[in-house]
Amino acid sequence: MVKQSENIEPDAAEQHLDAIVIGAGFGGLYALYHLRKSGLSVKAFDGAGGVGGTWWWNRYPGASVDIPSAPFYAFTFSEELAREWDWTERQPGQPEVLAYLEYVADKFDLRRDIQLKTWISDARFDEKTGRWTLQTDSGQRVSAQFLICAAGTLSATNLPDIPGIADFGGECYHTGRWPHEPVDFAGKRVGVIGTGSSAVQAIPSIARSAAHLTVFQRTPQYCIPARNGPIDRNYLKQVQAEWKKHSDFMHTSLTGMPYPSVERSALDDTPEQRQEVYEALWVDGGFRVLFGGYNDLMTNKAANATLGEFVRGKIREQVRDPATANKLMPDYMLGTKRLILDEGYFETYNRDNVSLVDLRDDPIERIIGNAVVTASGEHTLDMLVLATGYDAITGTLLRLNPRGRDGVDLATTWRESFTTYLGMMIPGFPNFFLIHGPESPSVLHNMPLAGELQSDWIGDCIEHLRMNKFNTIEPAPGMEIEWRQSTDDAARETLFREGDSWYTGANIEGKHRQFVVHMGGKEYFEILDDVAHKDYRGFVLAQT
Ligand code: NA7
Repeated sequence: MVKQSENIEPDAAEQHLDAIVIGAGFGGLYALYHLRKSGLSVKAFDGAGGVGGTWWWNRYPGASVDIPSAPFYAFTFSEELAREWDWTERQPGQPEVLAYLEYVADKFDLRRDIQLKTWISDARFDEKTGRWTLQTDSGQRVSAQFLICAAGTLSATNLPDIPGIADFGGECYHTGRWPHEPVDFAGKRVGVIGTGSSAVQAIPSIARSAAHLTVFQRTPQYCIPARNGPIDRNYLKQVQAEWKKHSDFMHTSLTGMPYPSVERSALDDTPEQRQEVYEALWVDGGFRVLFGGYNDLMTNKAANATLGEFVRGKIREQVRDPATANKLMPDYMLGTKRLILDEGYFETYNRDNVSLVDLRDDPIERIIGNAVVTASGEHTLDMLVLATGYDAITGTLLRLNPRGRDGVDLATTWRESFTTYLGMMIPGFPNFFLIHGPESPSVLHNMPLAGELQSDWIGDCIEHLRMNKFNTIEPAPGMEIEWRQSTDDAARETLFREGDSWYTGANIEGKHRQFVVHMGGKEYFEILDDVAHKDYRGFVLAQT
């Protein structure tokens, strides 16, 4: 067990706060707003050069929200904000989401309490004082009674471990760390490694300007046409006028989106009827083909297979060369990797300047100079785009690697499994709260809304501690076992946990296989409320 009993020595310049928030994206901005409004002294830190979190980093061409979400992928706490921000697209692009978050930071005067370009290099709990002490990468020290980690679920980048990659002779960018200066593809031979959402968004755009694009695919993907476009102004105005109604619906729906659920099984229809249903939803575009036709596509394997077969048929229709179409044919259960919305992804393979390397048949062996060497030959490139994803949900927390009671670090606590209580706190880490943490709804919920609800809960919890003169709160022994059961039970009926995806940790070598998303939806938030109403059942509240 890693133990470090020494504490970071306080220095004269150390700033003492009630709460520190790590991250200035959707989760961190609201946490800062809410806790400051509750009267606490709060400061947020972010390593980025601006607010926005993932929307500050992910600037690759074509980056957009990966669900047709406007105007609901947004904060709900301020009706005024909802009424005055006019979304322009149904599936907003990165610049628009970032502009929204910058607007929020200005409107609510958040910037004065945000320190940017600052990475937290050390975070330790001091048992004598019941406070957290943090050190930044520039040596600054700051302490707070409460630490709130809102550092993002998809921000710890996953870099492929390819021999020679560090010495690649051309330009090399990860989609999640995209440069702020314009990247010019014109006349260049570009390679993209990966075919997840980021790659599928970027590939059509890169192909339009690159001299040649080579896509290195490890797993073929199911993609559904996004059919993005301008948001209907009348619809937007109507939603804004009735914001309270929509916001209430979001708070009570399974995924935090105000979309009605359907009650029909795919297996109740004949193949011809299903084809008709799927065709109509395919023409509409977006995720309705998964959630708007039948209710059991993510709970019943036979039902799921009917949609998988339909989408494979659509790939065959879109890709002219049968050999390329075959390489693009997904063979896993649809939706168990995050379903992707695309704008002309498969048609891109009909272009003369695009080629596809199937890494299952022709694996990458190494990189030498400007060439990616696969089993069958060399691909000489001017630019390499790594669309290789993230150590999702837990990776950012582990890179922070805070030290809790007895100086035990998180990597040690999580050596066997990712343990939490309610997805809000980790055993042995008092006064350390998570936003979008493992075993909370996180990436399978409307994240801005989930972050608000979790921050509200944290704010109420801190108020409860103060009113009752407690200094610390942490999970009672064994509560992580109860919560794991709750997370498993909520997922048991679904197929989500069955795939080799970043939901289950399968994309990162050596990571333990654990489905870390709580699928309870609104019931999850009801449990949070219930625990609070029962005087924080399952937590130990103490005076230091
Ligand atoms: P994803 O969805 O994790 O996709 C990463 C892709 O990169 C995926 O196709 C991986 O193949 C591939 N990959 C990862 N490592 C390698 C190596 N070493 N060699 C070849 N290919 C590799 O990340 P995204 O950024 O696209 O999307 C993340 C989420 O952000 C997305 O779902 C949205 O919610 C927003 P694999 O499938 O693992 O075989």
